[in-house]
Amino acid sequence: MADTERTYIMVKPDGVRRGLTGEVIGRIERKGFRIVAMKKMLIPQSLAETHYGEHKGKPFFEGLVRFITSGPVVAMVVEGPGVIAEMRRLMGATRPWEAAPGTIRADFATTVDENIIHGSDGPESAAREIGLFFKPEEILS
Ligand code: FUP
Repeated sequence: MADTERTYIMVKPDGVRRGLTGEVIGRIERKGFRIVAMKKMLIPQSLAETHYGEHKGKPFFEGLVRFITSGPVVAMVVEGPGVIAEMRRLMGATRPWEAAPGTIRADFATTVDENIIHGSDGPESAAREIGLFFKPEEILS
């Protein structure tokens, strides 16, 4: 079996605004993964710029930061075997029109700039993003 890992998952402002938080949480729980930390929050500008730092300088960066700070998000740490890659599979491709049917982005999104959910893309970004959004004592194991 795959190693137990943790990943950073976030329902983005479009998902929260559209009332899809429960749908996303339900899919994570029904899959069998454990939510070990969760909070609803407004992301400060500086945290948004750090979180998306790898995209700094790209044409969509400013719009991305504006969007992710445009309303509350639901930030989570999710734990389970192989959860980093498996959550990427459940989320679907970044561009919803390329996402496989049945994935969150295929089922609920139409545009790349508002695609409902974020999930860490590997072990390093998972550790980094969890550290950006949560204090160790906020994570229950
Ligand atoms: P992902 O890891 O699937 O969220 O995808 P990326 O890290 O490549 O992109 C992060 C976010 O940037 C996407 F969720 C949406 C946004 N984005 C755009 O708005 N336009 C683009 O062309 C690419 C990404």
